[in-house]
Amino acid sequence: MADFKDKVIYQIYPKSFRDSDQDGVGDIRGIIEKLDYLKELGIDYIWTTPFFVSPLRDNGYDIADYFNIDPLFGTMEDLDQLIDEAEKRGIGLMLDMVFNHTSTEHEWFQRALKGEKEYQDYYIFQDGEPDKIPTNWVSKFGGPTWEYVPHLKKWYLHLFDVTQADLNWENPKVREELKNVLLFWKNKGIKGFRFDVINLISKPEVFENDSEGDGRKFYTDGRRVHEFLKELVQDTGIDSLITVGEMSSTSMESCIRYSKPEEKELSMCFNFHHLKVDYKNGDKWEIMEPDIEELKNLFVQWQLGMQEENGWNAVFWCNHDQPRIVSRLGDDKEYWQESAKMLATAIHLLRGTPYIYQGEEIGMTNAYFSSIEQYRDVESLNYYEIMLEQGKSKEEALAILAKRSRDNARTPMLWNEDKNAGFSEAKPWISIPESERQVSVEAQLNKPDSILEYYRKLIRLRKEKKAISEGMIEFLYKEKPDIFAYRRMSEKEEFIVINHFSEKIVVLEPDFALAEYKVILGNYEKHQSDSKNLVLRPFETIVLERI
Ligand code: TEU
Repeated sequence: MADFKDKVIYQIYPKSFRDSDQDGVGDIRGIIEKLDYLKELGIDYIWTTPFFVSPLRDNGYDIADYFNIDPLFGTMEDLDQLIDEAEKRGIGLMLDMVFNHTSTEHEWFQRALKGEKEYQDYYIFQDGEPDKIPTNWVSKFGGPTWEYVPHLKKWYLHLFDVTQADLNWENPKVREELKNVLLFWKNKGIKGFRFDVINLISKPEVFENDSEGDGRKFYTDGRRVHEFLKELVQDTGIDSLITVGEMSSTSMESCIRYSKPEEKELSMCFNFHHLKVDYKNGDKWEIMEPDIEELKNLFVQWQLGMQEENGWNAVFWCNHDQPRIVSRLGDDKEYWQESAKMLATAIHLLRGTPYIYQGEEIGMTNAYFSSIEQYRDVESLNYYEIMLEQGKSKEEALAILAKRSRDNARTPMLWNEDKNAGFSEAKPWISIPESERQVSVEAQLNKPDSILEYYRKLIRLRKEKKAISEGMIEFLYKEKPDIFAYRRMSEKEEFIVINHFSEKIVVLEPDFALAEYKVILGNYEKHQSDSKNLVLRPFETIVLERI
């Protein structure tokens, strides 16, 4: 198993990172241009979201050819060069493997459509009449999960978009094909893999209606998922690399099994429970204020539960599917810097491997788009229509998208204050939000109190302190509203991390001997406390080390 506890991973959404050939779309050479920046930041791995041949209906999560690069992003030579140049800088490249489904433009699906039985068995087809849908399940992107193909008189399953057909993992040939994909990239020098919705690959034997939900209970952490993963890992030897599984609506028990070293499945898991604390009744399209108590409870439960059973978490706030965290749990206006730094501290010093999503390290905010024409994401566009059908006004639907759309994360990286923020000379494929302040890499680089420099300090801390990378965790001030605090300990070191999630001022009576600790990191110039009490200002964070 690759060593991953002291590593930090940086996620790149190539389409929006840096455009080297000035066509308005980011590309692989654009990533190469920015490797020195990433090295300086101190990260160990880059995870790039898919750039394989694809109709890009879901921006590359709809793969039509697993072995080739989409010309929009560059060539195989570009990728080889990226691997080499990254390696020279001590950075490994992780690729995104979308193995739950392929694009319907994939050759396998096209041959299935032509009537080849062998390839129909690569997907989940059900015989039936057009007016009798196999189940009432709801797709993750809205609408039914089944699509009818009249000339075949069959339905096929798609948990995501209608152009993303689910693969049939029950078929050993499918599993062999996917192993070959992994071996191909591993032999090219890829150092790790992120597996897209990998906990959804095992479907039930019989397809039936879900009387109370959207069907997810039948395929989430499905009956053969561990067996399939073990086989995939064993037959490809990818346990020597770093691997992370994206787990949709999973349970802690399942994540323990996926990530426990003895199980030989994955290095770690992403789960999303902590990013649903502002979903009203669990519904992404219903807005509510974030429930910070619930957020704390979830962290406590997952951190302690995974620790007890030797599982390992990927810890993160942001990715290409999530709105920007500083706009979501922080205050992206008055306390922009403070809250961005506090949120960074809260997540980075947990037990787990931290992920930084491009732009998070400079405090990029939500896009605040105001018209539907500005949106590009298939999920956002689908749900806009669904919300209108449900009777919401355009204004209401747009207000929800402004908070929830995945496009909030997908606007171009802000490199400098030149035209198009230094992303491209050409008009970007998605617009650059009008910002109220100067957010950019150039404006923050080497500025001691910038958000960017703060991220560098956090990354360094993980590398220097065993208590952070490998130590135990326990929680403090559990009963204090808006305070999320924990202690990290190894044999020789001890740290206390206190994060304040509100714009009020809070006075805490320390339940530890304050005099025995020194502040080593914080987001205000000087920490205010008298000898007895800790005074926490709006969104304040402090990291104390035992002297
Ligand atoms: O995401 C899986 C996933 O479950 C999310 O898209 C989730 O449904 C959404 O954020 C909730 O609103 C992965 C990829 O990260 C995503 O970009 C892909 O669209 C999806 O799988 C399908 O491959």
